[in-house]
Amino acid sequence: MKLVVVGLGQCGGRLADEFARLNERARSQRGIEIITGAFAVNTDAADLSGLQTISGDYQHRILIGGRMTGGHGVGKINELGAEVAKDDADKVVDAIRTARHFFETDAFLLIAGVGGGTGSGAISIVAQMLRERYLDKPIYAMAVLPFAHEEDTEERTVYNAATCLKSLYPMVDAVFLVDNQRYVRKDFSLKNNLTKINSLITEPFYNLLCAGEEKKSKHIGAKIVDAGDIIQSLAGWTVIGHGSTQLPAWSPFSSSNFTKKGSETNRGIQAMDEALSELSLKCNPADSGRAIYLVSAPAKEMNMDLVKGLGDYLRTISPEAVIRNGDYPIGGGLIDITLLLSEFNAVEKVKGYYTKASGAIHQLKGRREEFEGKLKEIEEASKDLPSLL
Ligand SMILES: Nc1nc2c(ncn2[C@@H]2O[C@H](COP(=O)(O)OP(=O)(O)OP(=O)(O)O)[C@@H](O)[C@H]2O)c(=O)[nH]1
Ligand SMILES: [Mg+2]
Repeated sequence: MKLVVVGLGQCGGRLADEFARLNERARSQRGIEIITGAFAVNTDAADLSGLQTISGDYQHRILIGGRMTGGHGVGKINELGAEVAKDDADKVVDAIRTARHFFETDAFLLIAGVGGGTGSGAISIVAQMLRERYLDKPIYAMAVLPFAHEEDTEERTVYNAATCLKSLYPMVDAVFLVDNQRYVRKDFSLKNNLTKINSLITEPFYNLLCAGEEKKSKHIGAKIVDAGDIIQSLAGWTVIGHGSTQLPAWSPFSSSNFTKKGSETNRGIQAMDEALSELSLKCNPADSGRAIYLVSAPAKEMNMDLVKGLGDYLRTISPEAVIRNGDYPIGGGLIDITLLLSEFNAVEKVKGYYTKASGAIHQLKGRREEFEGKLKEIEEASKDLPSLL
């Protein structure tokens, strides 16, 4: 599957840069392309110049709102991010159209940190513009949710997240929810290492995007997962997970074919369990309506029992979901599973943002009324005095 990736704001830009690196890897390791264009959009000129892989020209690193913000960002005010994007979205859409292999693109992926200002405000505006221009291409979003400490210390973070997600959801075909906090828990030393977190976030997409683009027959699975399968598997709130298990080194005393098949299925299930426990957002798989998994493993380790066994296993965990699958004969030493769960009908985290942000609005309104009431009292007390005007 080939994507045009557009990162908005600092978080979005850096993740789009990471996708551009995935494409370089696909090109050098596998001789294929998975990204037809990578773009970063920001109100902050310094953030744009800090990127590494996205082309350095103004058509790929797009500065918006220059006049209004002086190239210094919108300081977490996502209404301002949206305002600036409305004025400059044309610039973004025009740049995307000029991508070298644009006609080969299967879908758009827009990325932003929802707790900030620029990306959070701009993402739904750009989605809306793309939707109006390109009726035939699906538009996906990756919404990066803030770290817990940001939610706790800054009221604006939750408000930005809530208003961004509410505006974004109806504008796109699916929203990948990625919770920054999940990646911290895996290894505390990563806390300040956003680069590492970004590579963990994008890694699960590598095999998934590559599988359907392979040209060499030895890497083409019995059941290919191509753009069509992925598009059919994506709708609404979505999460992605990734897990792998090491295969034992070959030995002349390896067990019989029958036990080998059994232990491969067990290893596959172990990888699937890892994918399930490392989903990009903590959620209940039973609430999903669609799922797709890709099994990547060396051709000699791949067999239908493995792929089918994993399907039976996933069925017990997501009983309501329409489940698709595929195999990708590649690499050595690992059984690797990419799992997408989509069309969630309940997402606690998102509901929590909506409830908290609505509560905050009422609180703010209450504070305002109290403030105005007090002002009125002062005015009242002065009513018998003459005015000098
Ligand atoms: N995973 C990840 N999250 C990031 C990164 N950079 C920022 N964030 C998160 O994104 C949110 C803030 O969004 P930013 O992208 O910094 O903000 P912005 O869109 O540039 O908006 P302004 O700077 O307010 O104009 C916070 O929750 C950050 O923790 C990154 O490189 N990777
Ligand atoms: Mg910024």
